[in-house]
Amino acid sequence: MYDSFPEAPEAPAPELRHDWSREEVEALLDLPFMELVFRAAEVHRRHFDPSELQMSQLLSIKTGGCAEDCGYCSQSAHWETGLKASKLMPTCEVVEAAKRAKEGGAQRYCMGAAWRELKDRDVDRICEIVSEVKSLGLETCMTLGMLTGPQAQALKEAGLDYYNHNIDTSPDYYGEIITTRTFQDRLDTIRTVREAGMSVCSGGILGMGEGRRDRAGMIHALATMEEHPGSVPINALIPVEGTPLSGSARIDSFEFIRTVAAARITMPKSVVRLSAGRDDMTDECQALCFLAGANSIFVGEVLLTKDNPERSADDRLLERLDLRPMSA
Ligand code: SAM
Ligand code: DTB
Ligand code: SF4
Repeated sequence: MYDSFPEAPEAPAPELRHDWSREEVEALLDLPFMELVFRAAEVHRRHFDPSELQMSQLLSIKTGGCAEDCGYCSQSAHWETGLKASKLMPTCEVVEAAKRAKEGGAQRYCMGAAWRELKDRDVDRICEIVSEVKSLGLETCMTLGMLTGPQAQALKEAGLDYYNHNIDTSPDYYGEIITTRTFQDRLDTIRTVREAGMSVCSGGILGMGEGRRDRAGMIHALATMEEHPGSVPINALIPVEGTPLSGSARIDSFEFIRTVAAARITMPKSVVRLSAGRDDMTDECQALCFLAGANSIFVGEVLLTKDNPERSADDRLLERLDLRPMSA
């Protein structure tokens, strides 16, 4: 226990650091809660307008039947979750849904497919979707599993702005959650995405039975990348019946907020997204996440397969917190 708050370093922190040690990230997470949130809020204000929230919307363009065994996922073919698998959605349906999202105020459209990896036979269809969604004036993001270099290049040329590929948890805990691919596989795809010139969206999930040390390990892995991910989604596990993680204890709200704060401090210029799990969070918890530096949310009543807050509830939350959508 601390008798008083440890002093914050006097000199302003350097703009961007990629040399965080694991001990430094652990020390951040171990700070007294109020001190940690205060420091994160300060960093947030230095780099962003704290009254702005970026709004993204998700669509599952190919649902279920995935070959991977991610222990949290409703879409893995390894678990009986009652989810009906479907084929890749026709381009016109995706575009219609994207138009509605844009009308609803979304700035970025994130499209997910339950694939282990993108297959060459699907590249043209995916590129067509990207360029049509992009032409609506939306930022585009896709999450399609592993990519080869030429596939990443094709997506970039079609107009894909972001590629989401989460590291999900710490390198040490990864094998407890997924066995059909390695942590290194994730890093390799992230590098491929970067080399093709796209921005990286990468984060993880909290509440999968990991400890604070693992949460530090996950933040450390992200914050020591050669370039910080442009977007860092922090998800709270949505327990899905039928998956191995369905019985996981809910993450303590303050632990969740601590991790958001550590992401903000270590990756000061990245957009930190309060992602899955908001439907089960109080407004007060979400407000503390925004204070601690989260500045993006998913809007829309469904994420990929699971519930997200009603749009009217989010509009009301933003109004009560005097927050507004991020300007382009
Ligand atoms: N198949 C692709 C992949 O895994 O990269 C893309 C889709 S996958 C559903 C996208 C991300 O959603 C996962 O990496 C994971 O972080 C998050 N996710 C999936 N199921 C979740 C759940 N039940 N609770 C919280 N986050 C979840
Ligand atoms: C991310 O980190 N979270 C989003 C997005 N990236 C693709 C997905 C959340 C999925 C939540 C569970 C579901 O809807 O199936
Ligand atoms: Fe497949 Fe992605 Fe779900 Fe893992 S998280 S089972 S890769 S859809």
